[in-house]
Amino acid sequence: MRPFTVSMNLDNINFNGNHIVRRYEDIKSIFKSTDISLEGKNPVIYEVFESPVPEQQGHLIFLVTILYPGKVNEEFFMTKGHYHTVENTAEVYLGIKGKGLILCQTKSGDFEVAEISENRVVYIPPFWAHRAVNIFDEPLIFFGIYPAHAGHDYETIAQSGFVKRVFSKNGRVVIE
Ligand code: S6P
Ligand code: ZN
Repeated sequence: MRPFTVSMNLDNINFNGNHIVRRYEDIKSIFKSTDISLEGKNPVIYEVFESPVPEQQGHLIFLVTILYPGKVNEEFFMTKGHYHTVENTAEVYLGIKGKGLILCQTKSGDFEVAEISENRVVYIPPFWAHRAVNIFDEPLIFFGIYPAHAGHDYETIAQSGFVKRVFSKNGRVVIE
């Protein structure tokens, strides 16, 4: 592979790699309850633009995630969340726009909430699952980098979830 550059212009982002789009109907099972008001609209909850890099040890995948503002009933829009399949692989997020929380947890039950916003860097160590939550009324946009061979284990989170959820209650952000 040869060195390359891509544009970070957020008005027209395309890294020429995978473009993942997740709509309400694709991921509604991750939320505490279903929301009839979203059934017909089936809005895009988030999208991810990845770099065109082989999923091989030695490479790094970089990406931009755009997590749209909104709620499923009182629960803020969020990503599915995952452990890396190769568990001893870390990840770095750099906040570009918006405000959010990165929920992090380990299989032994440790839990941490990291704030992400413009110019804030979040370090997700090896063995920590991670899920982004948009707690603001604008898109949450962040850049990320992780080892290309890491892989994604969604199954563990699908089965046991995160220990905490993030809600909007009376205009306040509540983690419970
Ligand atoms: C990949 C990295 C992000 C997420 C993206 C969507 O390791 O953490 O690119 O994939 O933010 O989240 P999820 O949980 O649906 O993959
Ligand atoms: Zn990850």
